[in-house]
Amino acid sequence: MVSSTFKVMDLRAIERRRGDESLDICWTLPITSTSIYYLCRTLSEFVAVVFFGEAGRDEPARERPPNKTKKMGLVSTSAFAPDYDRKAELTAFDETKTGVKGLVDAGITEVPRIFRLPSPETPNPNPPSRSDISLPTIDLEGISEDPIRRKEVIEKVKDSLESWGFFQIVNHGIPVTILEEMKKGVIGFHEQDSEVKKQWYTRDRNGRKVVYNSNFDLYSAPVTNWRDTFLCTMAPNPPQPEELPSPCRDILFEYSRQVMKLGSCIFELISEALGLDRNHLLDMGCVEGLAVLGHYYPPCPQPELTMGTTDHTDNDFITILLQDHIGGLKIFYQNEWTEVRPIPGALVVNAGDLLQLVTNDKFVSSRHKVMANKVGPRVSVASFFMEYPTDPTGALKVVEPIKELLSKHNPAKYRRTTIKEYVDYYRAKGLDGTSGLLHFKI
Ligand SMILES: O=C(O)CCC(=O)C(=O)O
Ligand SMILES: [Fe+2]
Repeated sequence: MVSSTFKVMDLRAIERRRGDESLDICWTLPITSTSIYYLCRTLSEFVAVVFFGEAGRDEPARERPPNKTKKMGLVSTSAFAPDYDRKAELTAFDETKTGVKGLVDAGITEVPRIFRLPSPETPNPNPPSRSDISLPTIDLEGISEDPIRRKEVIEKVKDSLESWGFFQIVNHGIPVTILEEMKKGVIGFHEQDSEVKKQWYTRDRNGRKVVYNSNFDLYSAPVTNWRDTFLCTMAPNPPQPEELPSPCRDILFEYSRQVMKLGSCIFELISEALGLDRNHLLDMGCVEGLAVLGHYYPPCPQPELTMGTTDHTDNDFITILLQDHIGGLKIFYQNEWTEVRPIPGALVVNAGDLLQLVTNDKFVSSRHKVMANKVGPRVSVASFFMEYPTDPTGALKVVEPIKELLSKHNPAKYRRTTIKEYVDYYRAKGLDGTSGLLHFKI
């Protein structure tokens, strides 16, 4: 009965009858074949139920009357039990293959309930004034030629990674034109014809260099994020050009080349900041694997009800992040969320869980998140340094605290593991606001 030729159906009239629980229906959504289910709700009446809404949207989720929608094998790892068939709604969303952008293009005016936070973050009317706090910015100018500059920079890298787990860099050597082209490439991918884009949509990473989807952890995370992403595995085995999407093909190769060079330079600085030989982290293979993620955060009609990216830590050695001018990235520092104000031409660097593990907690993989925004799209490009488990070498690569950093007073805090074991655990857990590292603590 589900036809792909349905036109926009306005369900607002039905919604006005919210008191009538036999019609547990929502708001307006242009309907596609995959976004509706037919359920028999009364003796002789069929009602189209759109799974992207909620009847009691003005009420907190827990206080809503029980949803009478037929349950279809609800599976959720959520700490709060949803009172609707979340699994079915996630599946319906997934099957559209057009992500959050598809919903926005369809003209939704309210955030569907799969995206809603259990207790929406309401803006604090009295935010504490911490204008004294801002993420350190490190100028990399001259570090290869001038040993004094280099020593200063190493000291700053050390201080930043011990406290913030993050820093921004300027004069990093990647030309602004390349940064701009890369952001355009991300927009080009996400804004291409949706039928063409759908061909890249998958959750199966095996053997694929490019994966596009919305929320890698769609079925495990408690709250779906207002974000679509494509991921390209660029190293150690670079894709063939035809394996990459045409809107960003050339720039992905060029950007990856530049970001790997910069990554090597940063791993050298981090090695020195740990008091190790300059090549220590490079010799461990930290710069061998690279995945480039192109995030697209569409404008959100009710940004206070959802998140662009849930509070998380990264599961790699380091991430080099290029963000646009919109803003919304926040870092948890000294018990507060501090915004990383975009600086034109700058890049954000952060330690991931694997760096925290190998440094035995000397450098921290800090929690961060991205707010949803009324304006947009916001785009960012996250370059993850790690070998992915689908690469045969990455699967077996062992990670453990670096011996040279351990002592009687500083014994290993983490057990030996492999990148595969770590990443599998992280992915299965999804972004739920907890650190994957806890699972590997001795
Ligand atoms: O989009 C951003 O600014 C951050 C993305 C992020 O945290 C990630 O990819 O892990
Ligand atoms: Fe992140």
